[in-house]
Amino acid sequence: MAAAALLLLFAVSFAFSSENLVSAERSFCIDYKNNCFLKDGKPFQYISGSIHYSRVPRYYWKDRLVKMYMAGLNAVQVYVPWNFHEPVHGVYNFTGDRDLEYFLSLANQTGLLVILRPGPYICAEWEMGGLPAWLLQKPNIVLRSADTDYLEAVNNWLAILLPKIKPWLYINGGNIITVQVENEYGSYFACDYNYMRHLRTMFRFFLGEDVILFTTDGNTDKEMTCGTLDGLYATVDFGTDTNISDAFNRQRRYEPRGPLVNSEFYTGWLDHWGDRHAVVDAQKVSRVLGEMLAMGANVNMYMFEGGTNFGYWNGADHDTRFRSVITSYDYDAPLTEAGDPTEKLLAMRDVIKLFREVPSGPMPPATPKFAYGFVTLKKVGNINGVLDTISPLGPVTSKYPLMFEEMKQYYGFMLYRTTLPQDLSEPTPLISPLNGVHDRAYVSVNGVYQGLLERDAVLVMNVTGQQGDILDILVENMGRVNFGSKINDYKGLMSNLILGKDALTDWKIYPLDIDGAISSGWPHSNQKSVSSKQAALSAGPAVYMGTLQPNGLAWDTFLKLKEWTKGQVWINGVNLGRYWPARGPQQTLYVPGPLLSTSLPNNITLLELEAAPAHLRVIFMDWPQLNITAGKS
Ligand code: 6GJ
Repeated sequence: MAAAALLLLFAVSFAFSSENLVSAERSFCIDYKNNCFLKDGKPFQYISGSIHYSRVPRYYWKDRLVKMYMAGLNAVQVYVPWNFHEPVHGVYNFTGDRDLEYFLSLANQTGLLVILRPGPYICAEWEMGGLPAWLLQKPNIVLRSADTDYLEAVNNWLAILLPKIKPWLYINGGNIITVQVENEYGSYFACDYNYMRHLRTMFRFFLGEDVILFTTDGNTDKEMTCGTLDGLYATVDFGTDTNISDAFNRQRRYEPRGPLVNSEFYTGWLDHWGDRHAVVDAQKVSRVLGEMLAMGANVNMYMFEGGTNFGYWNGADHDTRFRSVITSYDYDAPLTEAGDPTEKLLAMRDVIKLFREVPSGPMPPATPKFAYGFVTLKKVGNINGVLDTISPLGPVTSKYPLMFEEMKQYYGFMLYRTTLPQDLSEPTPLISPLNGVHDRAYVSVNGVYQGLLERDAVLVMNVTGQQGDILDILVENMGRVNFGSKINDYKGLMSNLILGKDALTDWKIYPLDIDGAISSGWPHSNQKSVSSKQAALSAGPAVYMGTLQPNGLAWDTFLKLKEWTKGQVWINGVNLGRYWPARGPQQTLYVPGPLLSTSLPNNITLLELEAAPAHLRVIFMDWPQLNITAGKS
């Protein structure tokens, strides 16, 4: 009798153990009979929107998530950029703006489920598609393949990331309902099934057998062929110009049963520097959304909140030529870069209302914006005049140029210095014969700016000077390619520069830590006096500073740099990103209000790479300007 009682007691206690209780109440799976998801045993259609926590400051995460919830979404789709969390090999950061678990908890508190896309590659117009640039230190590494160097790094990363994810799975009490493996792998040349099998094994090992793992691919047979794998539920992505039936019929060829899923329904599109600002008609987006929902399809709107490529995090495309993505990731999305609801959001909410009950109550309003007005800057000095501050360790010497990756600096700028080997009384061509400038090079002789070279665009420029003059070449990484076969996007001077007929040699290569210097208070707190020559206005790479006086408000604002050319801007030590009003379409930079002080002077620092306007003024406006492109009406 006692044994039977003990057995019964064990059976009862096991059935109600916490884990089993959770799994008994919570489940998320695929109903292949009725072609839908089941959440806790009931049919479930997700209506999701993409938001990237890496593109929204932490203090605004809740604001954006609440607006997405009030718009009628029941889920959000989230990328995890590997390089955002491990910018330096073996050094991990999940704090502050990188606090993924806090973001997941906010989504959970807001009543939003999560479709997580941890890559390890994510595309996303993000630097190198989320892959860390230190991978490129392994010569000839084949990214996104079963390359042993690449897989070793992937295994180490997934062993850090996936255990953080597991508790957040819906079946474990969290809000993550599905997890994507890789990203549109079918569009990549490698088509390496061993790589995808390895990822499937790793994801199953760390996340268990029950979570739904899926893939997403573009709507072509080739992409679906190389991007799908048994055991990973195949989904497609497409925008408003695709025939819905064609797209879902293609998904059916890989998933004859199960839910229809459009993992990226493009609500807008991205901008490169020099493009016209991309927009997608709100009525068209809403109509197509309604057609998909009426079919019972699960839809994720890419993007719902685009946000900003702060710092150097923008990616690039390289089809016929290198094209860098702009700082704003507004994406003409239903929520603007500043998180403001748009007519497009309201139109989409009206459609969603036809398919599910949307939360009652008003849509939260746009955050307040303030036009703080003009600030006049002053010159701190030319780049060559502040080297001791921004390159405190000094140069590395090398007979031939070294790339960023060889210097173990991955982002921003690097200064390459040599001397003129002979007198150049006549303008003499400085040539990048192998198109080896990645991506822009600003050329000065004895501190006097002479012009620039640009990848795929300007491969020769003229230089004058005398033998022994200092030739400075400031090279800018404009963001690594994030899509296609050119993601092995090394930066710096990839090959020798030819001056006249001679290859330039005997370089001093200065790694530049401008962000580090500014984070330490420079130039506002410890500006060293500069010579009048240095302070004199001149073209070429130079640092400028100014102060926005506090006015008791810390509201969002937009920084316009009218008649400035191209550069980088920091406010109170925060790198807001690149500006390039000379090219456009972006004319203003989003300044999140909470980074401003209401009581202390707000420090503005600019690195202008080409030419500052004589007035040295910038202006803070209360509205964005993202659609003015030079030479294009
Ligand atoms: C998606 O594929 C990607 O998965 N997509 C784009 N791809 C570029 C295709 C060029 C022919 S543009 C916008 C989105 C995101 O990059 C997404 O990460």
